[in-house]
Formats: sequence, structure tokens, C-alpha cells
Amino acid sequence: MTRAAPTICTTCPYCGVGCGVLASPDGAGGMEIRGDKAHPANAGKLCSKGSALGETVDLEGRLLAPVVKGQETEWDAALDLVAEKFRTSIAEHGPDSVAFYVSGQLLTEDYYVANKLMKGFIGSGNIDTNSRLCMASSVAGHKRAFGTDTVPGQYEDFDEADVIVLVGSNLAWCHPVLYQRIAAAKKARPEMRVVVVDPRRTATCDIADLHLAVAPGADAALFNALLAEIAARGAVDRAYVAAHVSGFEDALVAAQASDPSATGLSAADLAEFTRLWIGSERVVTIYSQGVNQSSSGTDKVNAIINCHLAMGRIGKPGAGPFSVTGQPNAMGGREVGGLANMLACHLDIENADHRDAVQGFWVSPAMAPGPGLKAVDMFRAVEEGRIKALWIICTNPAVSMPEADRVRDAIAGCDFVVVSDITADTDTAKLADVILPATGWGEKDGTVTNSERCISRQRPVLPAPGQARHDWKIICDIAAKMGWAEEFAYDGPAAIFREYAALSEVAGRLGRDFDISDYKTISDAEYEALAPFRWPQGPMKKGGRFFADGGFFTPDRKGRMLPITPRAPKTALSPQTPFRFNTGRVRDHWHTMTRTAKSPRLSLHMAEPYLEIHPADALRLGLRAAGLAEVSNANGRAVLRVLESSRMQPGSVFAPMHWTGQAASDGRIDALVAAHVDPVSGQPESKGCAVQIAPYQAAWFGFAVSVNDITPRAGYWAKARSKSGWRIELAGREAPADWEAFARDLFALPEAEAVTMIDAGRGLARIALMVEGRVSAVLFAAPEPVAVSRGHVAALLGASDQPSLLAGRAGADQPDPGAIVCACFDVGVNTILAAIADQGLASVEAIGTALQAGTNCGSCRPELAALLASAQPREAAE
Ligand SMILES: Nc1nc2c(c(=O)[nH]1)N[C@H]1C(S)=C(S)[C@@H](COP(=O)(O)OP(=O)(O)OC[C@H]3O[C@@H](n4cnc5c(=O)[nH]c(N)nc54)[C@H](O)[C@@H]3O)O[C@H]1N2
Ligand SMILES: Nc1nc2c(c(=O)[nH]1)N[C@H]1C(S)=C(S)[C@@H](COP(=O)(O)OP(=O)(O)OC[C@H]3O[C@@H](n4cnc5c(=O)[nH]c(N)nc54)[C@H](O)[C@@H]3O)O[C@H]1N2
Ligand code: SF4
Ligand SMILES: [Mo]
Repeated sequence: MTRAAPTICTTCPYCGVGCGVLASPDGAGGMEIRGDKAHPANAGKLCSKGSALGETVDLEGRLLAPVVKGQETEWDAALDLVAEKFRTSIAEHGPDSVAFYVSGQLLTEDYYVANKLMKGFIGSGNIDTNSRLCMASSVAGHKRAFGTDTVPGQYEDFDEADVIVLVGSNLAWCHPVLYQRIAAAKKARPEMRVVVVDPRRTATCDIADLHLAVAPGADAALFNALLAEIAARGAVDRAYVAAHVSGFEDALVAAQASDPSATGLSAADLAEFTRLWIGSERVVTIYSQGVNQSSSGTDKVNAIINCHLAMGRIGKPGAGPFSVTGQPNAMGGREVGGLANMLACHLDIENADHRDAVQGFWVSPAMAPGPGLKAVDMFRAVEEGRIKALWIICTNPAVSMPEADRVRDAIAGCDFVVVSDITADTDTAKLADVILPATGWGEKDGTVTNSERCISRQRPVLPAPGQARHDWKIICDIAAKMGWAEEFAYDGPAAIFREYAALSEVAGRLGRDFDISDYKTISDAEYEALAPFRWPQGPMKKGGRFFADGGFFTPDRKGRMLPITPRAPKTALSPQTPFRFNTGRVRDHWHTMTRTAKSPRLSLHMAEPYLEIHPADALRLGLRAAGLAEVSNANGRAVLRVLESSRMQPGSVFAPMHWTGQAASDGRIDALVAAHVDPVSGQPESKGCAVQIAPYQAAWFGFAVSVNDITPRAGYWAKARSKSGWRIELAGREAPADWEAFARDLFALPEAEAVTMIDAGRGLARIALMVEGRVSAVLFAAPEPVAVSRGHVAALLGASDQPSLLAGRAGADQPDPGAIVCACFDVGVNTILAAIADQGLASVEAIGTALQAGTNCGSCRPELAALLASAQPREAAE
């Protein structure tokens, strides 16, 4: 009898909800995944991405050994080279000639040692993180209002609120478990109201009583209008404001001076919004990237917080502003001082007493004299040759930074670049002199903090593959080679955590909120068994909310209201670039897709980079549905599939941020995004640049499937994983003269036996290439977007020759499921529509009972509701 594999409690590595995961290794390198019922963040629930974690931990594409200049090397040689290059640069050009660019996906222990090395030993502030692109405006807004970067509330507030306002947050896709939690609360208490403020009508609007399609960037004008109305109605909490708030009058004057028409909303919608918000004691305002990623992001944050302070609605059950964090450890990074303008444990790098206290604690030879370069400035310094050695850890800036082509070229031109990653070929790793193999989720060991200040353990489920090392270990190894072996001699993450907890006691003594000093003597065994807990801990009350009774961390202990003057997005629209370019996420992919693209299930929801555009705009531009659009501006270009949608406002388009140079020919949309930043936070305006759009003039379109991974040579291509290989969309400006030769070259199968149906006159080609009697690759090409059943063609891989091989669709006895809507149970759009029609299904629940769709993670429930509403048969292809 074999013993059942142990089940390990760990934490999901994707979004900031921070769901507890139970992972059981299957003994073959994979694992089974369930939600952890005992975890406070999710009580057993997981979304599609969390549920598919087991499909993303295989070793395909993993970086398994250090690589120096393209050659695999031993660790010692790679580390010696890195340490030598950093040492030389510091000796010759000073500590500010080097930089680290790190990530909110590092564990707290990784983050801690990276900061200690740069700020306390190298003595520069030049360590910044991708959280600059993500949470920096929230951090800056919190610090301005509260004196410290504190999230006052907790998830329970979502259950207890009477009104939930979601501002610039597509919670249904980006924080699905929290979205389901709100949906459940609303079902239990139908009087609860949900408002969504987003220029797009997103899946999140499915539970909204009111959707405010605000003009892009105009959130501050909206909350200014609310503040003015709060005062006009005499709804200010005078006692709270008198005792605990400063700046009320100035903030009100600015709010009254601001023009509500900038919101683009009707007077009726504005009145309904202010009525709901003011009329209910328990209001939570949840916000995310539609607020932060703006050249006025910090002001937007403070415009929101102003309203909560004016009515004393903060830190109370069911009431408060709530910034939901993106990455699994975005919050941990903020606590540990990951940004260039912070110190560990919420201490301030600008404050000389704080710097001295940290340096004293570290007993370190140097200390950053002040803030270092923020991400955009850091890559400018790289471009200008001021940064001579750069270490990029756990992030893919050649894809995710604004002006991505410029950033890519800057990295390529830098004297010395090190990348630590889990993936061998990322757009960034390709540019590095040295690539260091890190352990990934499922192998790593440490802690993360979620959106509600809950610290949880990530635990190893699988052994480290190849020569991969933990990020904290790689950083400490380099520190040792640079001469600080003793100061970085940790025997494991528990030792780092103890030191960090002890430092938080120093911070607590300096009056900061982040104090977890209860854990400074935690034993290795206790750390191993550590259950999720929420700070504050230590002398402060355990795990509670902040600020209901004041007690802010400003010098006068008052919360600050700020006068806000709304500003339009930095890039004005122009006749050359008349469209507002909104960007963001899709449900089943994570950032630059190095992990989610491994899962065929997750790849099926959205298989291609796309441009969501209002049908009237598409018509005017001559774009055809399912055709291709070329999007461009002075910064760069992208080619994207046209997705017509009346969920968009005319004049504004949306594209997902996920596609890389590995996954598509021209899908890196950050090439277009201007690097305009918020003046306070330095966060770039990732959602607000201007573009022009034209049809991509394709002479031919193709759809292909292949058992082998290929790098297609075609004007346009995008590829995605399928169950037995790859599916590839193609197009070109000039049709090949010989389709069969083209196919053999495309799939690198010169010798394969070909089954063909070619009509050269009409430009139609269907070609299957057989290897040992089995289908190894198939190409369908036509002058129009190819309307074959993608699912059917993908299932042909591995089949033997048969008369219907190139029919392009299933026989009547084998219905085509269509694009996958429910990723958990693999249920396609056509199956759902057929069931709605045949079985008369009338609710999302009824679909669940009939097909299981939507009954696991629930992420697809908004789409099921939309299908019910439309209930029209759809094109099988997409
Ligand atoms: N599936 C999935 N989930 C994720 C991630 C992922 O990659 N995939 N990433 C995680 C990370 S790191 C983050 S930061 C979060 C992000 O989570 P979200 O912030 O919810 O996601 P986004 O899609 O970037 O943007 C949210 C919305 O902002 C809207 N928006 C654009 N401009 C404006 C504006 O001016 N005002 C307002 N009010 N809204 C505007 C967009 O239309 C979009 O719907 O998601 C996390 N969760
Ligand atoms: N236009 C536009 N651009 C955006 C955004 C947007 O909304 N619009 N959003 C921004 C936001 S909010 C974010 S958070 C960023 C995200 O952007 P990135 O941080 O660039 O995206 P990821 O794909 O998460 O990059 C993580 C990298 O780390 C690797 N990795 C994974 N696990 C580990 C590990 O444990 N150790 C190491 N060393 N490496 C690991 C992965 O293979 C991958 O290469 O993008 C930003 N860019
Ligand atoms: S909501 Fe989904 S992606 Fe986010 S932590 Fe939970 S399972 Fe992971
Ligand atoms: Mo993020």
C-alpha cells in the first residue's frame, strides 16, 4: 500500500486576496490543489487561476542552471562574476551606479534581504519594485492622509457594508474570490447596493446596481463632487472631524471649486451615487488600478479618503476606504520597505532618525542617504548609462514597463544586467548577461501579506528543481561574495523573519504601526507551523481595524484631508492619436503569462491579444469583427484582434497587458504606453495614453495547430497552449505563393507527409502534416479571418488520416463546445448556449446544475449571466 502524499497548507502566488491553498504532491512533479477552508481569506474557495496551479508547476521552460552569456555555468562562477561587477561599479562610480529592480511577488524574506543589501550595505536607495507600477499611488495617498501606509479595514467589511463602491477595479476578474464574497453577501442581504466606477462596463458590473462610466481619469472630480454634496447636505461628522481630522476646510473649498461635469456623468447618475453613498452609514470604497495607474493617482486616492474622513467612516465595521492589492506580496513589500522611497517596517527613508535606527539595528557600514530612483527614472538612468550594473528579480520589465521598447533597449544597452527568474526565456531574461535560476511557487518557503494585512506562509510542496535556489539565498550569496558574509548568514527564512520582527519593534518604538515584534523569538518549528495572522500585533490591539477613534500616524495624530484639483490624463487626445488607450487584465492570465500560459484551460478563455472597441468606432475605422487592428503612437505599435463591444465607450479602447514577445508577434502593448508619472508617487499612467488605430491590411489569415512549439514566421502571429500542443493565429500582408512549402517551413517539418485541400485561386488552403501516420500540424488559411472550430481542429493533433480530417468542424454527432467559459469544468460557450436553448435554463444556478459550469470558483458566473442575457447562437470559432 502506498502512503497518501502529505497535504501542505500554503498560499496562492497570484493576486493579493491571498487565498489559502492545500497542495498534495502527486509524486510525479505535479500536485492536486484545493482551497483551504481554514484560511481566513478564502474559507476554501479558489478562482480559476488558483485551481489551475497544478498545471503550471511542470519544468517545461524552467531555468534550471545559472547562465552566463548564453552558457550554462556553475553557481560559484556566476556569483563571483555578479559580485565582482557590482563591486567594481561601486568602487569606480559610487553606490548609486548600481540598482535592483524587484517585485511584489517576492516573499517578505527575499524582499527583506534585498533591501538590507542595497540600502544598508551598498548604501544606495536604488532598489525599486514593480509595485511602483501597481500600488505606489495608494502608498503615497495613505501616507499623506494617515501619516503611514496603512490599510484601515479588513475583508469582513465587505460582508457588513450596505454600499460597496468599486472604483477602477475589475474585481470579478482580478480578485475573484473577494468578488464572489460580495456577490454572496448581496444575495444574503438584497438591500445591499453595489456601485462600479469604471469607463468600461466590465464583468464586475454584473452585480452592480449602478455603473458609472466615468470619463477616463475623472475619479477625483467624482469624489470632489461627493465631498461637496456631503457638506451641502450637512452630513459631515462634525465631532469626528473636530477631534481627528485636519485640512477639512481647504479640502472642501477645492472640492466645491471642481467641475462635476468633468466626470462625463449625467446629473441623475451623480445624484444617485451621492444619495447612496451619503445615505448609508456602512460604505466601503474599494479601489485598484483605475485609481492608482494615473498621472493623478495619489490625488484620486486622497479624494476618496477625504470623503471617508469627512463622515468619520473609517476603520468601522463595514466602513472605510479599501485599496485592494494586486500581487500576492504587494503588501509585504510595502511593509518591508521595498520601494525606493521607504525603509523597512513603515519607517521613512527621508527621516534621519529612522535611517539611524535602521543602520544601528543592522550594524551596517553604510546607509542610503535618501530615496533612490523610482522605476521610470531608474530605467532612464539605465538608458543614460548612469546605472552600470542592474539586477532584475522576479519581474519582466521589457514587457510590463511603460515605453517598453525603450526600456528593452535600455536594458540591452546596460553594461551589466543580471536577471533572477524561474523562466528561461522571458523578454527580459533574453537581454541579460547573467540569468540566475530561482525557485518558484511550490518550492519557495517564506511569508506573504495580503490586502487585509494578513501574513501567511508559502510552503514548499516540491523540491527545488535543477540548480534553482531560493531568491533570499541568491541575494545572501551575492552579499557574502561582496564581503558581508556574516551579516547575511541566515540558515533559513525563519532566521530572516525573526530579524525582521525584531526590527519592527524598533519601528514600534519610533511610533510606527507595523509592529510584529511578538514574533521576534519565533522558533524554526513555530515558523514552520505559523498560522495566518493579521497585524497589528505586539503592543497594539491584535489584528483589528485602524482609525475609528483617530490615532493617525501624523505628527498631530490627525487624519489629513487634502485639497484636490482634478487633472485630466497627461496625454491629450489629438487628431493623430484620437483614442484613449485603456489597459488591464483578463480573467485567466497572470501578467506576462510565464505561468498561466502553461495551462491549456487558462489559455482557452482569451487565446489572443485583443483590442476591445465600441462597434461604432470599429465601423468608422473600417475594422471588421475578428479582423486585426494596428494600434500605434510615437512610442510604439501593436497588432491586436478586434473585439467589438458595446461595453466600451466610443473613443476609448481597451487592451490586455499580458502578451509578450514569446506569445505574439506584436502583442506587447506597453510599447505604446507613455511613461508619464504621478508627481507624488512616481506611478506611471498605464491606463491613459493616446493612440491611433487602423485596420491591419492582411492579405491572408490563418489558424494552425502544432504538436511542437514553433516560432512562427508571419506578419502577425499569436500562440497559446492547447491540450496536445499549440494553437496559433496567423496573418500576413502577402499570401505565400506555395502554401504547402509555407506550411512545411512554418512547422519545421520538411519531410512530413501532407494531406492538402488547396484552392490557390480563392486563396484557400487546408493542410495537415502527418508524422508516422499521425497529425503533427494543421494549417487553415483564407483571405478572411478563418472561421473554423478552434476546439475541433486542436483536437485533431495526434489523429490518424480520415476522410473528414480537413472539414474544419465536427460532424453533427460531435458538437463543438466553442470557446471555454468555465475553466474549472471545461465548459464551452456553445455547450452552454445549447443547454440554455434546449433545457430552457433561466439562471446561472440552473446552468450550474445542468453542466457544473460556474459551480467551482465562480469566476465565470458574470459571463454565464451575460450568455443568459444574450442567448444568441455564436460563431464557433472564437
Ligand atoms: N486575472 C488576473 N488577476 C489579477 C492580475 C492578473 O494579471 N490577472 N494581476 C493582479 C495585480 S498585480 C493587480 S495590480 C490587480 C489589478 O486589478 P484591477 O485594478 O481590478 O485590474 P485592471 O484590469 O488593471 O484595471 C481595473 C479597471 O480600471 C479601469 N479603468 C481604467 N481607467 C480608469 C479610470 O480613469 N477610472 C476608473 N475608475 N477606472 C479606470 C479599467 O477599465 C479596468 O476595468 O489584479 C491582480 N489580479
Ligand atoms: N499597460 C499596463 N502595464 C502594466 C499594468 C497595467 O495594468 N497596464 N500593470 C502593472 C502592474 S499592476 C504590475 S504588478 C506589473 C506586473 O508585471 P511583471 O512583474 O513584469 O509581470 P510578471 O509576469 O508577474 O513577472 C514576474 C516574473 O518573475 C518570474 N517569477 C515568478 N516567480 C518567481 C520567483 O519566485 N522568483 C523569481 N526570481 N522569479 C519569479 C516570472 O517568470 C516572470 O518573468 O505590470 C504593470 N504593467
Ligand atoms: S482569488 Fe484566485 S488568484 Fe487570487 S489568491 Fe485567490 S485563488 Fe489566487
Ligand atoms: Mo499589480
